[in-house]
Amino acid sequence: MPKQPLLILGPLMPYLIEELGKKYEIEKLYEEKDALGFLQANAGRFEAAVTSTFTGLKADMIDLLTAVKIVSSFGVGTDSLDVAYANKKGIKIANTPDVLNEDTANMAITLLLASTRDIVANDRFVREGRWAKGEAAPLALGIEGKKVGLVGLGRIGSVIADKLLAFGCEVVYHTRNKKPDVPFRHYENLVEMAGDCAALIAILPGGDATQGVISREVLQAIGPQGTFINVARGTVVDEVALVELLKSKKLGRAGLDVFVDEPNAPTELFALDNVVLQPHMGSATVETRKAMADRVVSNLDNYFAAK
Ligand code: A2R
Repeated sequence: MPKQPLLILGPLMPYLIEELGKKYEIEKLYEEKDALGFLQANAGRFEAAVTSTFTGLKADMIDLLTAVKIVSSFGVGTDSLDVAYANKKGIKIANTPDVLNEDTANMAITLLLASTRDIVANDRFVREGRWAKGEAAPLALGIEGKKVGLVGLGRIGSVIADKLLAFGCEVVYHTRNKKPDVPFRHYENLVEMAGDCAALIAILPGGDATQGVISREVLQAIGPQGTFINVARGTVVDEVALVELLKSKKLGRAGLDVFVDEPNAPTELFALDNVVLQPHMGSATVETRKAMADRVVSNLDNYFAAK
């Protein structure tokens, strides 16, 4: 049987390209010199396409994919994909939730510990020879017994909560809907929760609906002794306020894996010792990225098997 044609919209990890190539006749749109011309001539051949949270799927692209019925996306976030418009045009969107819960949660915990224990600043302190010269590094902060607030308690947030319990933290959370089946206190008011917590962890979806949910007021409420961790999306926080408050130490510490204008993190943060920066690595382990890739393939397989 001939392989189904499959249009790949943007770069993917080599393993995924290889796996897709075993089952599908793949066409890499991003390698076409004239992508628009290619689509105008060939779009009718493709019932399926693959994208990622990095490449996204905007309305103008959806309009060009005239025969596509399924887009399988690499990543859990759908904020860079116009899902509503795709669905309106009869296109199903598949993503890769769950398989990245553990590693993204581990990134949240890593950033929390790295920030509160000043791991990166102290690494510099040793390398710069300041320890050897007799200087003393300032005392860091512990997390045991501290209240940690989760903004979002879905698939990933719930795993973070379990891990925080193992560190002896008290977990509280803010979501739009109180969960009936969790033992943690729910806060309707995010500013109030931020004021009560030693640390706040953002783990909610990005997109218009959550733009700036972590506002200046929320960040101020976390305060000079507090820590803010973001493993969600850069857009969920007022990034201008975040930079200002970290610089003035009105917000104590931050651990940030995500930014508004990736791959650009605000350069003012580079000189600060009270922030730990990561290049959007939440799910970026060998094991999890392979599992996500396998999910992209199985989502397509299930579609063609009509599941
Ligand atoms: O608000 P609810 O009850 O729908 O709870 C969801 C919460 N959430 C919000 N919390 C506060 N304010 C909002 N405006 C708001 N919108 C949504 O975020 C739910 O507890 C959580 C999302 O959970 P899941 O859909 O299971 O997402 P998952 O897999 O945990 O991933 C979250 C995000 C991804 O979309 C990527 O952007 C990132 O983590 O990797």
